[in-house]
Amino acid sequence: MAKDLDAYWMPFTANRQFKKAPRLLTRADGMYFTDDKGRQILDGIAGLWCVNAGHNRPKIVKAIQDQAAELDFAPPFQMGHPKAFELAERLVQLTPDGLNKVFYTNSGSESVDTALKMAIAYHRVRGEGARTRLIGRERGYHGVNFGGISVGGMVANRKMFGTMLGGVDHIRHTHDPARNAFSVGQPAHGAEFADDLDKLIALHDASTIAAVIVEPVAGSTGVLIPPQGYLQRLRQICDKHGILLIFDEVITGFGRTGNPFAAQTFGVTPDLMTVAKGLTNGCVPMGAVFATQTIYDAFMNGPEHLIEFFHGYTYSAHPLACAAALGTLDTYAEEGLLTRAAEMQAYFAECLHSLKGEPNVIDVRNIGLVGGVELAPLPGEPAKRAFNVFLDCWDKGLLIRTTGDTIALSPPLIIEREHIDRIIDTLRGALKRAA
Ligand code: PXG
Ligand code: PLP
Repeated sequence: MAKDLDAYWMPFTANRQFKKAPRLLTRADGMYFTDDKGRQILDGIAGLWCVNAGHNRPKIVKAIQDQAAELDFAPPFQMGHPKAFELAERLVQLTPDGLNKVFYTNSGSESVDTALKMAIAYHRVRGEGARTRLIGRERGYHGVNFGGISVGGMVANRKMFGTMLGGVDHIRHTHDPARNAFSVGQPAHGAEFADDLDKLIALHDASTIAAVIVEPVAGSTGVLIPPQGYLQRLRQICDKHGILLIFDEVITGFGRTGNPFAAQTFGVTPDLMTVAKGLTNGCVPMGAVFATQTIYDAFMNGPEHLIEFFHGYTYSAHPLACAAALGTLDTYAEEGLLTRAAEMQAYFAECLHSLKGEPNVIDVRNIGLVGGVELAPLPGEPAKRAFNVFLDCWDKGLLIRTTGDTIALSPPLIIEREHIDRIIDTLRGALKRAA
């Protein structure tokens, strides 16, 4: 192993394998990365579901450069700076009606833990302090902090870390390949999975439940598209029982499904919504939680000189992040990127679903500019076949992402048909070679 790779303990990485054969990215522009050998790598996953406008966008670069020279830092507690307010006003123009308050964080994980705390505190300030239970979903991914892994449903992300939060329960995931394999867009079957929530209410009583959190489309656990009617039913059950519905839109936010937010694509508005990633086009770490006026108002009751919500981060509303986000929103608006996935999705779906019939492909799933291709695992070696495909694609100059034996695609929203063709051709070749 090269000595200079030694000190860095890499996140979510097979460190020893990586350091024997490192994959190093040194530049990026538009749809492409450049690696340390000077090769062009087509970015099939928008970095990590975040570089929605593509790489090295001039407005964003300039906004960050200018901001660094103008105001490098401003304390966020009992102080403010103009761009934090400007950004919030701009953001709430894009959100579904009713979600008109913004709380800033630095990542999706922080957004999730912030939203969970808001939910519990909201019930408490209204005098329903017994509502502390949080409901997540199997195969959910809500980041890596203790709240997020508690409501999350990825076993590998949970099992090493003790008992986590108490008072958490889970509904089933919606993946049902026996009925829904190769569905184009939203699968027809499975709205009734939402009724799991009714069962948990019967078990725990609604008066103990603060909130339910789900990803509208589960991304990192294998691109699981919500069945038709499922999110509507979750919303109805929450409304009936006074339970808050939290959408984790860290991946789906900022245009991925064909609208600014998946809440709009699916026509269901949550009470709290978490975002990160595409908020700054991945250029500076930043996340946010959107809340309804009702939730915000519930906190605004005590004496005016007292802090209403004892929560926040040193880097909440960091000036560089706010500048990057404003540059990002300008870029999205100028190029119509927040609805571009709706224009491209038919072609993307057609190409993606043409992989049906390739060796070991057992399901193909899509919505907007997200695709999932699930492979039959190598006997006794789960995740290895998909990872072999990942390595083969990397070798051929294409970056994809794998989770278990599912290949995920989530290209920058600036993608053109020729890029889609190249992604699918490269993937098809790798699938044949992995047979
Ligand atoms: N919620 C959701 C729905 C996410 O997808 C997070 C929260 C956490 O965000 P941060 O910024 O703390 O990482 C995410 C992040 C993958 C992959 O392989 C996806 C994510 C992170 C790491 C890997 O698909 N999503
Ligand atoms: N740990 C210590 C000792 C701190 O003083 C702080 C913040 O002041 C934190 C952790 C939290 O850091 P952050 O606000 O960046 O999340």
